[in-house]
Amino acid sequence: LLRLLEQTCRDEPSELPVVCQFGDTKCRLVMKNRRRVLEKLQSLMSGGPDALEVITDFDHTLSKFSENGRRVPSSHGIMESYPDLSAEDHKYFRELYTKYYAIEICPDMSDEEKLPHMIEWWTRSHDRMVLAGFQKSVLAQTVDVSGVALRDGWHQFFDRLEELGIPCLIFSAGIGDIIQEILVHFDIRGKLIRVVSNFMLYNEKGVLRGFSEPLIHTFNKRFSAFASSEASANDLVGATDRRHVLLMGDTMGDLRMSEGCNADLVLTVGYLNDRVQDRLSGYADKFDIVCLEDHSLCVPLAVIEAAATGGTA
Ligand code: MG7
Repeated sequence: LLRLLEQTCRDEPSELPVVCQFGDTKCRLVMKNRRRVLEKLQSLMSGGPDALEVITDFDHTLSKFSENGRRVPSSHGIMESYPDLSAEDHKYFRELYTKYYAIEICPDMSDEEKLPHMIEWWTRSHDRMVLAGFQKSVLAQTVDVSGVALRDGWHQFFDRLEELGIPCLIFSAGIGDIIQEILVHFDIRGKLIRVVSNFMLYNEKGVLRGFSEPLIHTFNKRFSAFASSEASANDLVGATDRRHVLLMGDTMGDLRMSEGCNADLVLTVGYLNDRVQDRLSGYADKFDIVCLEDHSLCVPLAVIEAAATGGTA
């Protein structure tokens, strides 16, 4: 990545994709401002792994968007494969998805315009899950049969974070219990991994009765969303004193995940999974590196390896 940047670095911005080879994997990347990416990478290198933290989205960022032409389910999608749902429940969730996903990714609406719709989606979906009487006892099995897939290279990604002592905050508007179960399913047990998300609350019989507050949705995923909670925002998200952040996401809302954290340098990697033509320009403006229809974690891994070469560690 560094070599490519040094070779192709120009002062004028470019939205043209470049191909970067990582071992056997070729990735198409857009780095509109290559000089800025190069400078950020050089700073990450000089800070080394001790200065770095990863803040990442989960659904369709750590997990794949699609595999063999099949859409990989999000954590909400996995909940919706709960075996005891009725045909009406399925229809209800499908209709919600069709209506609100189009709004979530609509390039012609602002975040402010989308916000009330997103709150409505999450609330209606969570209420229906409570009504359906989701049982804690089937969580593991529901995840096991869901067909969820992580991006290629996930094993190495989590191994390297653990080896280098780099904390990883998984910040998700999905469902935290499902994400934790997915981590268990793939035997990912890093001590420095924290999941901040919507967690399920159960009654004494292990039946879902609600979700944790504050609700986290696509457009309030940031440290400051916790400011009004009883515990301080920093306690809730387990803020670290790391100065450098590698931020990974697949929606524009993800860019704000690090807002309010202590870092002074944030390198952003965006996965553009869907509707590439419509959305590339916006992504290229906002993310340092945009990965186009990429199923791997090669780029984040390259960034981590770059940081691993530097610093005092
Ligand atoms: N997402 C958000 N909600 C739902 C839901 O009720 N069902 C499904 N299938 N997906 C949902 O991890 C966050 C992502 O999950 C999706 C309420 C959204 O697309 C969101 O970006």
